[in-house]
Formats: sequence, structure tokens, C-alpha cells
Amino acid sequence: MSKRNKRRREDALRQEHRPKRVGLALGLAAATIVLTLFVWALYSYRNSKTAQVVAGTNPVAAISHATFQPTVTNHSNPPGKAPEGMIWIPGGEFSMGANDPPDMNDVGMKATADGRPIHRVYVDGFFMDKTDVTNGEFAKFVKATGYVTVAERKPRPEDFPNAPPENLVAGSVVFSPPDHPVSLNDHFQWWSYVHGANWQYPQGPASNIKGKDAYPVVQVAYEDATAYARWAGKRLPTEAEWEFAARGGLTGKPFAWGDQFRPDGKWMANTHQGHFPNHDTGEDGYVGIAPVAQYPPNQYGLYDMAGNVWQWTSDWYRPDYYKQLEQTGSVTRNPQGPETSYDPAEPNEPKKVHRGGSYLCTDQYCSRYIVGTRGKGELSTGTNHLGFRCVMKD
Ligand SMILES: [Ca+2]
Ligand SMILES: [Cu+2]
Repeated sequence: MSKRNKRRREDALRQEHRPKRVGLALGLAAATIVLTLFVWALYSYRNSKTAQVVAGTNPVAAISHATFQPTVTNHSNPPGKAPEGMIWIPGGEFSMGANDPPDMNDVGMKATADGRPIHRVYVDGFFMDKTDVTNGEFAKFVKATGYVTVAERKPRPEDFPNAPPENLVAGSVVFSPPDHPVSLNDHFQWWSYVHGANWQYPQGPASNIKGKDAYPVVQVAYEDATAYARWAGKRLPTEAEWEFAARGGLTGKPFAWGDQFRPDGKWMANTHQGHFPNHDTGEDGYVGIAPVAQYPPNQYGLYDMAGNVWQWTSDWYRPDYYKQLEQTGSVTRNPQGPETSYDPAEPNEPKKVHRGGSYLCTDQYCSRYIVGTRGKGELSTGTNHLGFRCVMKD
């Protein structure tokens, strides 16, 4: 990080009591927020290794070895006909979270420690969008309401009194890969704050979404996603609803479709092949983002519950939330997430849980297309690999 960028970030962090629009005034700081996702995965993996070593010698530090118990699906009928584009998810009791798959290598293919311990959860049934919300759908919302997304709004000087005026430019965070291999410990090498990037120009002013109605909408902040949901008479899923749905009635599988990443050699999700971050070969059919529903659905008929774009959920993020639930010793019914957000890596950034992983997920770095794993993101920060889908009760 250059001295100048470091100063910008410090300026930004001084604004913690203010409405968050961190991404805008500071560019790279926003990238930090997003990328902590990845860095956190690596650190938490290392921490979990340490914890395991300690657990062997000190019973006080023992960690939970809870395993997956069978999913028990509700048999109640849907309350009515599914709204267009939605599917009834029956709800039921299941084991939530992720273990490190035993057959995978040490670097990127491990679940993250915040996905443990496995714990028992019950969710009521609900309708869920079959696909992520698309550009076409989001455009209808914008046309009907005149809604302006966070990334399109010019940051207000009163929200960022210490930011130089030239930094108060609307924009968002964009994956901007280098053209050569780089060390994976500096995410600034592949994320940039781009002026003019927003849902209509996902990679900045030189890009657009013409002819891309069927692609998932991206560059949406949390409030953009909830505004859309409200307009549609829906809401965002809780993290537990999202995971129950993603598992498709299966028990404790590493992937939304089962045990193998590529059953019979078939690509099941849009992820990253080649060399991360500089070379995406698109072996799975897509370099970068894909239209929705290009890969087989899971057993509930949901598309892209792994890969393509991350999805916002309504839960606040805490790495220890699963531990709290497990310690109750009972099945948690319809968990709504912790009361407040806490990410030790950035304690002052309010973050919601992201799920599903994206077209940038790779076994070389971040493997959160594994179904029980978790991501997180600061509320006002959209990126070009983050979207959402909605749910509805009746
Ligand atoms: Ca791909
Ligand atoms: Cu990933």
C-alpha cells in the first residue's frame, strides 16, 4: 500500500461513527473490506490448525468435533402456488456448517473456521428465487421506483469530512487482475476502487450490461438488495435459510450437488480455473461472470447456489456465532443471526454474511463454493462478484 493510500484508509477509519460509505471515499480501503474475505480464509485456517494442536494437549481448549446428522425435511404442503421464478423450500431440521473435506489439499480447499462447529438448526418452509436477481429484473425495479444504488451516489462531504474532495466520487470495487502471476498475500493487486462502477457499469465506465439481462445484477450494497426485495414483496434469506436451501435436502455434502466437485467430469458451478488471479482459463465455460442458470440446479431446483456471484443474506456476521448456537445444546429454530456484527479483522465495519462463493473462487485461494462455508462484507460495499436472491413466506 502506498503512503497516500494508507493515509486515505486511516482517514476513513476515523469515520467509524458515521454512515458507512467507506468504499467511496477511500478506494483501496473498500477493497480491503471485500478482500478480508479471502485473507480471513487463510488466517482462520491457520488459526484452526493451531487450535487443533492445542486441543490435543489441553482439554480446556478442546474444539468441537460435531458431525453432520441427517437432514429431516418437513412434509407440509406449500401455502399456495409458488410465485413466478420461485420454488418452495420445505424447511426442516439439518446440520449447518462445514468441515474441512479430508480429500483436499492444504491451501485453498479448506472450509473456514467460522463455518464450525457443525450445529443443528431448524427452519420453517419458504419460497426462494430459483436464480440470483438478474440485471433485467433489477432494471424493472429501477424503472418503477427511480431507485439510485449506493455505488451511484456521490459520497457526501459531511459523511467523510476528512476525505479530500477529489476522492468523493461515486464508484465501486472491481476485480482488476494483473497480467502476471503475483503473490497471493496482497489483494490490492487484484481489487481496485473504480470511479463510475455500478450495477449498469459493473467494471467501470468502459463496461456495460447491454444484452446482459440474464446475468446476475452485481455492484449492489446491502441496502440496494433489501430495497429491491421490499419492492418485490420479498426479503433476503437468513443465513440458515440460505444453507438449508443450498443443501437441497442432502446431508452434510461438501457441494450443493453432492460429494464430488466434478461428478463424471461435469462442471457444476462457475468458478475460476487457470492461475489465480491473473489467468482465468474459463474451462468451466465462462471466464468471469456467467448468465444465471448455466449449470445444473440442486435437488430443490435452485441454480448457482455455488459460484458465479456471492449472495447477501440478512444475518450479521460473527465468526463465533455457530459456537454460540452449539453451546445452547439444542436445535436452534429459525436463527436470525447474531444481534450485532463483529469481524476481528475489521472490528468497526458492520458486516453481513455472504454465501455461495463466486466465479473467482479457486482451489488455489478461496474455496467457498463449499456449501457450508461463509463469506462476509461491509454493508455499503458492492463488488462485481456480489449479488443476491430473495425469499418469501407466503
Ligand atoms: Ca469460470
Ligand atoms: Cu472464494
